[in-house]
Amino acid sequence: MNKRKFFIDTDTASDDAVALLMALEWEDVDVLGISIVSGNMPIEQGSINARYTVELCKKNTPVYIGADKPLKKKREHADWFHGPDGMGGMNYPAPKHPETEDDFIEVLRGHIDENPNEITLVTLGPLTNIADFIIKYPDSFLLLKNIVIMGGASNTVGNVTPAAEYNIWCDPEAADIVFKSQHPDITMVGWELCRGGANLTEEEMAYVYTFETEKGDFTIDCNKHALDSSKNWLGDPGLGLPDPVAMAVALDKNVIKRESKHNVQIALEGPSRGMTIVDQLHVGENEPNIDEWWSKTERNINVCWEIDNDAWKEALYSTLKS
Ligand SMILES: [Ca+2]
Repeated sequence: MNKRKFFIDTDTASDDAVALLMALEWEDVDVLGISIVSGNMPIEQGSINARYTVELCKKNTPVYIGADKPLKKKREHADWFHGPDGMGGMNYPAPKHPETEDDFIEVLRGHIDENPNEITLVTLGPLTNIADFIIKYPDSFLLLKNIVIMGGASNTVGNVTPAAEYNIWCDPEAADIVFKSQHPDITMVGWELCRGGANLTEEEMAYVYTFETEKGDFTIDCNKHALDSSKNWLGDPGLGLPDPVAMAVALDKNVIKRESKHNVQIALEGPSRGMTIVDQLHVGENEPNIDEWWSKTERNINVCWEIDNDAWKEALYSTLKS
């Protein structure tokens, strides 16, 4: 089988781990490598969690260490949300699978040289690593097939400030570089898409346990802390899994119900810092609306507005049943 090639960038906590598992288990996908960025977890813990997940899937996928802090902002981790180890406090044993010492930027460049326009990049954390790649190899970045970003919020509420979603807020300057990269196929999967009907309900979590597989148990167990956080803090009905939803979009186009291309900019200053400003009505393209604050804009990002919740959950379940 001629498999699709993925490269994944992650700040591995519990929902990242499930997203990694989905890609590693997806039949027609070959994960070339996993790079770790500072975000939900410090990179040391993110690396442990990613390597544990690779081992659980009985793979040898290389795990590379990337940026240990954002471009300008100070570090902001999310252990309060995901548990002290990022994995719901499950204290999984230390993985034997070692880190790979090579510089992921050079490794990814090599993969792109060998497979131009064939590699899908999926980002599950702040965009620091990807900005570093673009700064060094801007032309090479354009030879990725497509980029799927878990991040932002399309004209709706933020989850760390009223305006901003965590991954973008963590490193807005990096997100700005990525969104301005000129790559023609970048899809933004905002955090709001994992809410409401996309949550796993109590019944659906119980259903996953009926698979009686290590991967199924792992998926729900390691997200227990995140479940409590999301219920108590967000008032959501069940378990929201932003990174797995974004991965489902990358793995299976049928998961997307509605998407369209818009100008999306990252707010860099003021109380909206870290916000993804989506020009939903393309008003920024009209001459009368251009002033000293808004220059004429182009559509740079595929915005995913709506997913098929059944299709996303089926994509998840299909990777957990064996
Ligand atoms: Ca993440």
